[in-house]
Amino acid sequence: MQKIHIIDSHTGGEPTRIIVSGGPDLGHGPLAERLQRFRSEFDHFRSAVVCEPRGSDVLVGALLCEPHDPSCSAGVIFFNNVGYLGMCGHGTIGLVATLAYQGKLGIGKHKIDTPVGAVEVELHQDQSVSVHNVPAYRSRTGVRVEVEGHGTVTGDVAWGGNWFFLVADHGQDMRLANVDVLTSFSWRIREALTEAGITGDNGAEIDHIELFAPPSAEANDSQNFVLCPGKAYDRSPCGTGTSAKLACLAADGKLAEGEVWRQESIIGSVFEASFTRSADTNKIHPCIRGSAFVNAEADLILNQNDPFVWGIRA
Ligand code: PYC
Repeated sequence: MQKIHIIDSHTGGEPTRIIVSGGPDLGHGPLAERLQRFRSEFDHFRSAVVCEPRGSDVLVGALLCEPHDPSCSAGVIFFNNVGYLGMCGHGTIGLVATLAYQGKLGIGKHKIDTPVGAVEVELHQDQSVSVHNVPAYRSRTGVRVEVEGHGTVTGDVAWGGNWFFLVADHGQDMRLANVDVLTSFSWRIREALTEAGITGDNGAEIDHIELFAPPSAEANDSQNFVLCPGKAYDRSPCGTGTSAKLACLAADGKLAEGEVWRQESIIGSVFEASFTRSADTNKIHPCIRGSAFVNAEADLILNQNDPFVWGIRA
């Protein structure tokens, strides 16, 4: 029997499961190297923790590690039902709430090491968390793609820590009750992008699709629906997706530096977002603020006699 100690939280409805102890030993190298090792040697840990029967498609997992960068308080590698994430906004908010729950992080600013670089975070007095995400930018605008059963869809390609295709003009009914249709439509967009050879920079796969609509609450600026790589939709407004949106708004001159953008998710949860400009590039520095709540602490039990001990792998 092997035990993995986990703490679960949710950020705006989107769950994060943090491996606190009992995870794989990936050594002490840079987080990007440790991620490669996780992928090549210990991928069964990923599926054991987030896939059924212990997890579900919607769950994002996070391996808490010692940081490589000595200025960081912790290191983290995010993963999901199909693979690994360079960065995860809702997951970072969940991680900070989890470390605060454990008494390991106090009010104030801290740094977290990730495979795509160190990110600065701040735990506020009201327990909300700001994440100063990795630089975001729009790579292409007005990209047209033929989507099966729909016709032409036009969108932007942007990086916010993951690659996104952002679509405003889609004609879909953006209500939670329509989530199956939104999932199928977004998945067909993703397939169409792959088929047409439309990628992020350096041929990177665009594995997140983001649809926009007017917000349901007047106080907010926009509502989104984000389809994640493993076909689950993000219950939160998606930290990296909101960063990609900020990059597009900045590129179009529709949001000023420091102005607050309230991004609402498909279930009505909200992130407050703003950016500062990068001095020497077209990139922006996004800041995402939201709240997470710890909702479980448990041991996962790995029994070698269990035929699904490493999860149901796709
Ligand atoms: O918040 O960045 C995010 C995220 C990515 C995938 C799910 N959530």
